[in-house]
Amino acid sequence: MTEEIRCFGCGAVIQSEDEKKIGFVPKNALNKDVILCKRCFRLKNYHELQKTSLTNDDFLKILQEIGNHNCLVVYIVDLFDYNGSIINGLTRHLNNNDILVVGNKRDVLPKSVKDIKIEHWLRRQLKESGIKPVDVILSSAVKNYNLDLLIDKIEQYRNNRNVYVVGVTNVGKSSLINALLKHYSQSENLITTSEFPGTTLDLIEIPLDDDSYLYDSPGIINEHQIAHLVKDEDLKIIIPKSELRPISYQLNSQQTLYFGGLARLDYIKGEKTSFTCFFPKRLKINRTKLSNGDALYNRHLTLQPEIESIKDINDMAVHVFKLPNYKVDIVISGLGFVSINCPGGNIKIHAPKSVGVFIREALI
Ligand SMILES: Nc1nc2c(ncn2[C@@H]2O[C@H](COP(=O)(O)OP(=O)(O)OP(=O)(O)O)[C@@H](O)[C@H]2O)c(=O)[nH]1
Ligand SMILES: [Mg+2]
Repeated sequence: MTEEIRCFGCGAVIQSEDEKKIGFVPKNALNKDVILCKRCFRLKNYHELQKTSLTNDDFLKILQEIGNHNCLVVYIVDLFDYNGSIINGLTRHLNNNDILVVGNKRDVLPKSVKDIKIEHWLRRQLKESGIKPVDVILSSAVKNYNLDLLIDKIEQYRNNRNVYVVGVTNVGKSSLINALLKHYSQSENLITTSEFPGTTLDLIEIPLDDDSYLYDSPGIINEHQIAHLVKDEDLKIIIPKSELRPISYQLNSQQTLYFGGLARLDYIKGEKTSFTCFFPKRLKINRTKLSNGDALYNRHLTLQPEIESIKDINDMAVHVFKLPNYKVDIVISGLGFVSINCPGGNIKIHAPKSVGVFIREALI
């Protein structure tokens, strides 16, 4: 890295010239040992976000820079939103560097599911994405889960090389590094984290030993992430902070469930059946008759949160599923999933166009 002074919170190069640009610190505050820029200070203390203008090209440059070093890459994915965690062309950018995959936010998935099942599922997903990791582990930055294992695996695979932590925005890269810092060095200087996508702005260097470092990196934007569609103040509703709480609805055909104003499930055809919904606790689920469904959405303000750019339910993408004769989850990527066992039943999902909707063998 260059000799410039960088913000400890987000990695931006510190400057005192332009208050509106990233990395601003007033001249009289430049003499501290650990420097935090104005944006990180306001995020930490007032939970207020100064928007930045970094583009995906900036992030790709950082990935390519990582690809130019012989290093261990720790690729963090969000277990709650695997689809939203994919970085297109990851292995190409990284030039065959070793990749250790960490499935973070384990705490959000139900405790009743065994880790080994989630790990096998994650390995299958990675194989489909063409990623061949040296190893896969599960973690939770908020519950300090598997931190020892993470450290051991990093040590095992890094062979004295530097370590780069990469992933799309909001998967918990900085939170996980902070958890390690708190746990192992009782450090009070923590990296900035927040529910706003795009918190970290550049590489942040953390010494591992005398001659190697671990680097946090800014998250790549994956437009499939639902977090990019909702208003900043609604991010708290959709980013789960704890285990998803299952709520079961007994639905007759021709009934509809709205997940806030963000997505909808129509039960088109089938016997009366239980639909078990796993969504963040703060997201309200509304049940209505299918015949009222469109009107309820188009009235607005009834279903919250909403996506400002989608004024009419017909502007959402429609996904139709015929259910197989075993239990499945219908996943609305980054929002939640519905478990159903209803052989032959017909389901229709409305969701924003960029958001992945798919069916999988039930996790629970
Ligand atoms: N439930 C849960 N939430 C987590 C976990 N790790 C991070 N989060 C939350 O996810 C959000 C994003 O966390 P960050 O650590 O800022 O994510 P990041 O990957 O560094 O994001 P960028 O810097 O934007 O790339 C915050 O609201 C965190 O509290 C976890 O293990 N479990
Ligand atoms: Mg970060």
